[in-house]
Amino acid sequence: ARIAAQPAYSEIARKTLERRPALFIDGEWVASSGDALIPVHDPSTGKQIASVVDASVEDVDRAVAAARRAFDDGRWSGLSPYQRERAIHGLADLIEAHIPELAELESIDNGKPRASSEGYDLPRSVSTLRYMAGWATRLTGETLDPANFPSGAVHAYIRREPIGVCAQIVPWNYPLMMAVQKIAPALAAGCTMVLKPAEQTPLTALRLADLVAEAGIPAGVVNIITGYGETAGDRMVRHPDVDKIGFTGSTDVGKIISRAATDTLKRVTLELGGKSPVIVLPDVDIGQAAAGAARSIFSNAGQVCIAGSRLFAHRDVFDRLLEAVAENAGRLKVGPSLAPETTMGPLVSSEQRERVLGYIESGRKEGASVLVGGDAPTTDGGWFVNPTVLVDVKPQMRVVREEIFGPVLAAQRFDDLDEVAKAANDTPYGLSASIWTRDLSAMHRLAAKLKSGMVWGNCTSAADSSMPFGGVKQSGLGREGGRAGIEAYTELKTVGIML
Ligand code: TXE
Repeated sequence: ARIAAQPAYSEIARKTLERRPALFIDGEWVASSGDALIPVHDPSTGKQIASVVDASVEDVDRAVAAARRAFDDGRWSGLSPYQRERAIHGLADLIEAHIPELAELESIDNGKPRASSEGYDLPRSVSTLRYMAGWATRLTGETLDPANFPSGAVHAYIRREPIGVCAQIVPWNYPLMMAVQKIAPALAAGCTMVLKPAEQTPLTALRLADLVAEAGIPAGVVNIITGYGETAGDRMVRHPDVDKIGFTGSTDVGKIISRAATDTLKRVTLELGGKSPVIVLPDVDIGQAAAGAARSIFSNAGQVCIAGSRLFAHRDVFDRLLEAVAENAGRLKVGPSLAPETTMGPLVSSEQRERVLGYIESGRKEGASVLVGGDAPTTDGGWFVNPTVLVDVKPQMRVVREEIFGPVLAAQRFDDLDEVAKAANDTPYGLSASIWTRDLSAMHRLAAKLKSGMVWGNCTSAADSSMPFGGVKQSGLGREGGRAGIEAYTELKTVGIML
């Protein structure tokens, strides 16, 4: 079937798209030092809809200098924790009040169905801010009795202090939610920051800058600039005045950033790619497991770091489960982001579409069979790929080993727990895993065996901002969310006073 036309944008969205390209530095909208621009597209149509600044190295330096001043003069870290908590809740209130507007903008820019932006990305952004706001007043240090001194001779304590200026680089799959996930803990800890959204999806981050100003967060605390990774992003991660880097993106770029940070020993947290297994034991409700497996790989058109891209189904249920997964795929309504009936949108860019179609082709060439999908629907220019399930796959195939970041599931059979744990762990990644069974012992045994930062049982993600989120192996470094997530924006200072 031909993909329907993208419905008209609202008046308010059109106004935002017409805004003059500018950077948010030191609490103001400023022009770039140069005149280079980045085109912004609607993935549902493939058409250019706006332009944003392609920040120069000088622009980045100006933003970092603003963040440095704001940190050093204590205009944010010097407030009372309660004032910071209130200001962060204020930002959450503003986002909440603008949910319909921001959700539309996100869907126009990224291609995800509007109902997903409105029902997931936006509420999650609000709740992340609210959760992290609370940490502002709850962070504590410690006191201790040093081991080698007579008790009471030394007054020793550990202060927990904000880390300083943060460079925050976010990807295009959950643009606003990822931006907020970076900003929220940094604000709560008392840091200042320069944030760069992905070049493909800069619009909601720019709108967020307006709300940061409106929330009364002091100028220079949150600076938001648009630019390409290899230029602006690279300058951010090498800048000597940056103390910490928070990055979400590809494993390849994560490694580049990690190396770049070494020169000045910046603190680094990395949320990188995944090839997450979904493991289905034979005792489950097939309908529920199939719906979960399908949701895990097809939501956000598979552009999810924790996407369940490798399905391992027990031999006894493999055929029935795969049939049900294929049915779920068939029920998805692929369409433009603003059409109310759409349940799966396009991929974010033509590059991403080519990459995903290339993987499907490589799977075919290496001998996989296409159970459903495997192609792209007819469109007038949007970057769509149909939900795809591959069977007859082998462990060495690229579709099993590499992150596809699209709606492509590779399904394999297994016979016993040890075998499936080994197969699931046979990957350079280790982000998340999902286990489906009613057998509690099997669930816990497998959960312990999987080399993974997160394990979900009888669901494909129960994550929220109170739970540490992140990967082992090449899926990342450090955690976002929970106590670990806020502590990643702090440094410890040990004080020992001889009495
Ligand atoms: O990511 P990049 P891309 C994976 C996914 C996808 C692949 C490529 O497999 O197919 O990556 O996507 C900035 N220094 N993920 O190329 O390049 C860039 O501007 C500093 C998984 O779009 O990693 C953007 O803001 N910054 C992932 C951000 O990095 C640099 C989400 C992400 O872009 C830079 C996205 C550099 N040298 C992609 N190069 C996830 N974990 O969810 C780029 N950037």
